[in-house]
Amino acid sequence: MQLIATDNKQVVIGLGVTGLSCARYLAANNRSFSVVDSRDNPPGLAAFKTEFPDITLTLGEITEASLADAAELVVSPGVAIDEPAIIKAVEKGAQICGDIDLFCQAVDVPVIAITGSNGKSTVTTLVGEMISRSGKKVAVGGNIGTPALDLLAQESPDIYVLELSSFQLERSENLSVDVATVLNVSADHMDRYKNLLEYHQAKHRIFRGCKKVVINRTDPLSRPLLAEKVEVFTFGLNDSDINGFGLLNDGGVESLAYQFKPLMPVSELKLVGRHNIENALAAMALCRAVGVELEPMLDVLREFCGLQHRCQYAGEYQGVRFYNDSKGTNVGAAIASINGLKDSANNIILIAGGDAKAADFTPLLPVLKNLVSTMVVIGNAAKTLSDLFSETLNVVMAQSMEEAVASAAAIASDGDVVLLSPACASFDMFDNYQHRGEVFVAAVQRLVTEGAS
Ligand code: UMA
Ligand code: ADP
Repeated sequence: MQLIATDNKQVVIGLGVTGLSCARYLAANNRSFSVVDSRDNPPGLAAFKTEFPDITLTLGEITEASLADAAELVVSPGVAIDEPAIIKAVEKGAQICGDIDLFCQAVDVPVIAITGSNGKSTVTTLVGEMISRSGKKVAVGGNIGTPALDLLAQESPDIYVLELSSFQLERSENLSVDVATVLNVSADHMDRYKNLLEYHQAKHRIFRGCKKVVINRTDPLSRPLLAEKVEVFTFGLNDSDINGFGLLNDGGVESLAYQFKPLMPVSELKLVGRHNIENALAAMALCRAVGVELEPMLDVLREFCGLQHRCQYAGEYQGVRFYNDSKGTNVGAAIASINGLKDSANNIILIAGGDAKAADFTPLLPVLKNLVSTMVVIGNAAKTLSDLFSETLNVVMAQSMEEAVASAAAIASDGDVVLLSPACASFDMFDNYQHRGEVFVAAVQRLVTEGAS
């Protein structure tokens, strides 16, 4: 489709929520731009046609010709920047940027930027809640859902909190945010990166030009090479330290702590699992870096039950508890959620599998060996998982989520936990991780109300 041609300086690549937010931002700032998307019917099409009837839109294969006039390519996160047409345009002098560059250039209030392989959405949400509880106006967006540039259409807050993916960061230059963190690094998206180093380097672009950093004391890969004037705050599941949040034994009670002072027993947290204690400490360190007092942070932690599809209790049938961790989309996440539930289960039955994203599953082995009796495998990765683990534990294949839940329920005994933490993306069988989680919860609910068929 070709609408009215213009003198293109910027070309937005992708017409999902990000592409649409870029179009809105560029139009509001009277920039000359066009839009391309390789899909015939991208999700933002109807809104784009209504809002920008006069802007050039090219759908179908992205070619050199469609990027010919570009001085700058604003590339959506779902599009790899090594696409041949993009490489050609860069060779001809086009610059690459992403929506987060445009956002950071536009805002003049502090920005907290959060990335990491796991825990981003939980920490981002906690930070937003804590800042809000402290009485400041906060806006939260980025990879968590609302595209960053769409936040600019709202009244300006006192502070922005952004969740950033490696895809958003790999195409950003110097974001110069106020506070930046890489929560943790473990392998993910190996279908988009050559190796862990390349993925790690993409994540660390978050630190370029930042004023303060928050470091995970227990994950060396979270630590940037620091310029002297950068202020450092830390968190970790070990003793707290100067400018650091951690754990202290307070008269036999394990407590969240800041520097050398216990703040609150861990048992008062509503969140489930050790990884979520780490997330709570990370959120506190990020909030401390922008001057939030401790009390509002602790108030939020006493109430926050966690986000949907993250180690979420889904029901109980014949003494077996079911947990939905559909957002456990990589190996590190599945390991964290298995470890997180181990103290409350006699034994874990794990439902895993889906789109593997070229992952290496072998790091799961020690955890499975110790804590999981049966693995019910689904989706494209089912055979790989079965081949890898069937010598070590009982592996059962299932064709659908309903079958997986039924098989797990038939195998489990009183006191066991059935955990959906797939270590894979969902797109081979479901619309997204939310859809996968909903189908799991519905199957569990049917079991609870109707019994096994
Ligand atoms: N696509 C094409 N052709 C195109 C453009 C996109 O086929 O020309 C495909 C992509 O390959 C991808 C899909 O369309 O499969 C979506 O890509 P997109 O860049 O249009 O994505 P948006 O809809 O703008 O959503 C993006 C993030 N998606 C991705 O990074 C894939 C959303 O994160 C994010 O919430 C949103 O921007 C706002 O910032 C989602 C995600 O899965 C939840 N993120 C990954 C993760 O968390 O692991 C990184
Ligand atoms: P992200 O936005 O990075 O995907 P979420 O907060 O949505 O992170 O959590 C996704 C999943 O990652 C959870 O369901 C859990 O399995 C795992 N997880 C959460 N926090 C951590 C952590 N701190 N370390 C390791 N795994 C975690």
